[in-house]
Amino acid sequence: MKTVAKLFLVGISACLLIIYIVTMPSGSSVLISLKPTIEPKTDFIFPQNVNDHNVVHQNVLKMESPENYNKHIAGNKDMPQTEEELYHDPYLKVKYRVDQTIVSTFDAQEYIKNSAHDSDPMKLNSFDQSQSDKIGSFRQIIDSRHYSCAARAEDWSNLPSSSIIMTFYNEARSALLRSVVSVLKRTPSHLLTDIVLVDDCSDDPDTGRLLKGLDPKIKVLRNIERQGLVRSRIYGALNAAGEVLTFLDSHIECNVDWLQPLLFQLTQKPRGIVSPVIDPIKAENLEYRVASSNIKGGFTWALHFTWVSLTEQDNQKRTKDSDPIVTPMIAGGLFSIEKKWFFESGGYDMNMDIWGGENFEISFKNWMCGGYLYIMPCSRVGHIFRKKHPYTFPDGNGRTYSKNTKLVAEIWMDDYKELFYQNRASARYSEVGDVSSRRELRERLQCNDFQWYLDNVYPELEIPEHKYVTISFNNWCLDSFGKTEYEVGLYKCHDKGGNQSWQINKSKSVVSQDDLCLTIRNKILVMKPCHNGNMHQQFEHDEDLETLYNSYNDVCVNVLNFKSRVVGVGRCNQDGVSTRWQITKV
Ligand code: UD2
Ligand code: MN
Repeated sequence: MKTVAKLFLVGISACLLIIYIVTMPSGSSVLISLKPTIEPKTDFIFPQNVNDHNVVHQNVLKMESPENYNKHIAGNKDMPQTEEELYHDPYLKVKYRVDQTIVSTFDAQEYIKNSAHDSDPMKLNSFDQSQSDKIGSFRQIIDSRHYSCAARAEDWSNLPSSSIIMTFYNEARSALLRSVVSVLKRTPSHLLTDIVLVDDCSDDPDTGRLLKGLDPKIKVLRNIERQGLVRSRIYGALNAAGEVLTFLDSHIECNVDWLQPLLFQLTQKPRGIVSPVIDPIKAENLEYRVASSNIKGGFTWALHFTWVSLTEQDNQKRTKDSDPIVTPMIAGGLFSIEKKWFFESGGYDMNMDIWGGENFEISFKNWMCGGYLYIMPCSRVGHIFRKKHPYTFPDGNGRTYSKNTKLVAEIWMDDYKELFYQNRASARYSEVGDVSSRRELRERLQCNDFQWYLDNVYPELEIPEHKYVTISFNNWCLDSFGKTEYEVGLYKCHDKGGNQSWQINKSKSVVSQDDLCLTIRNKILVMKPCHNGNMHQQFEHDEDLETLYNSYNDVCVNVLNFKSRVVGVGRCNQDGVSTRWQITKV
């Protein structure tokens, strides 16, 4: 019944998407195992980095230009003046005011009190919930923008309006409420069409439902079964009225004038995806800190998101601190995109479950298919970074992350997917289902290949040497069958590495697997432990003739009988007698 419901929702979403853009792919169902587990968050290196180099302490910022920065802060009414003010909640038990108009009555204290709680305040959310409750629905925060943002040159008079889409699963009520109120209070009303909250089947349906009473612009949708953030965001996007879609997490605080720089950049680059600088809010005490704006998003070959420093080249292209930062990758949670472009470019991959991977997909896709990615230094949004997931993954965290990132690698990374597999071996065997519709999308959008992305968008990314190769003849691969002293032969290439994955050591000309080497024994070839001086283990790969030549015996590695897949050594010459091997990097 549950799977049926899930299929139904995926189906409905897929149908709506098809209506929106004719060839949008439909999602497929995913098996749900019965044993949910909470696992440490290993796949996202945000929090550590935040502590390491993402945070600029306030005094560092001040040092850049003390007078200016202080003047700016002093003139900013949003700046907390006292400790009391910092945590004062002007909306407790009062009528909600939005743009000076009383629109509804909402008892914030009552709402927060009725949130799920645990005696350990870190337990349910992986951040201090009691501290979050204490702060309540709104607080004043430091205006963390660089002082030069105040003197911005952009014209904000003619910006498109945006929907805000926030999906949430078992979010602490105080954090969710504060996220929504910060949007309402710090977004010019004429730029805000609606706030679409998607409750991803949280245990308590009231958490979302009650927020409807906060403001007429709020829409609350609820999944009948948990979908994960990707399908939830699509559901939200399909119900959003704005020309622009702005996605936010459910534990954020928008800073002063946060939306305008994002919208402005979209008027300059309609196919852009634009992110704010994400200020870290500490999970342990909810302290709002100021992030450096001299970093951009990157990734490792295991598909971990990382923050990286701007290169000299990046800095040369920027003349002002307020200039957009071109970034290879976005963190994923907070960004604006034109709705038209979001759907035209294929939205998200609906096969991705729960959490993780979608940020790589949308980043690669956008760059490779004609778009751009920016971080706007003059837009700031605070986000509570946590060290572990507070929620369960029905299929397990590791397995879900492997699946989602494998979808990215298989669809977008071309041959570089092998580097991904070498760094995330578990992904090789995870089931991802049918990827054809996403590959068709890539065809249809006439996207550049991954090499283009690396060359043009992320040239400084280190590409480890391709260490492994397959050695094949007519799509039949040299295979050790995983045995020692056993006849090496041909087996249909299976792209799974293992017994078909070889290392060719150029200097010593040995062809090996781990510490076993291809060895001539009479007319056949077997695997034997490698020995430095063993002349029967040395083969030169001639790249022009495509042969593997053993000079000691003056023989080549040849297919002796293709029908019975027999490989051995035989005559070498240039008249096509010796086998031409295709050596492919994996
Ligand atoms: C980061 C992103 C997040 C997402 C993720 C990769 C930021 C600030 N955050 O992780 O948006 O791109 O990387 O996937 O860039 N949620 C659901 N249903 C679920 C699970 C989560 O709706 O089954 C919601 C959740 O309540 C939250 C949002 O999705 O609002 C993101 O989840 P997270 O906060 O746990 O992710 P985060 O910030 O660690
Ligand atoms: Mn988050």
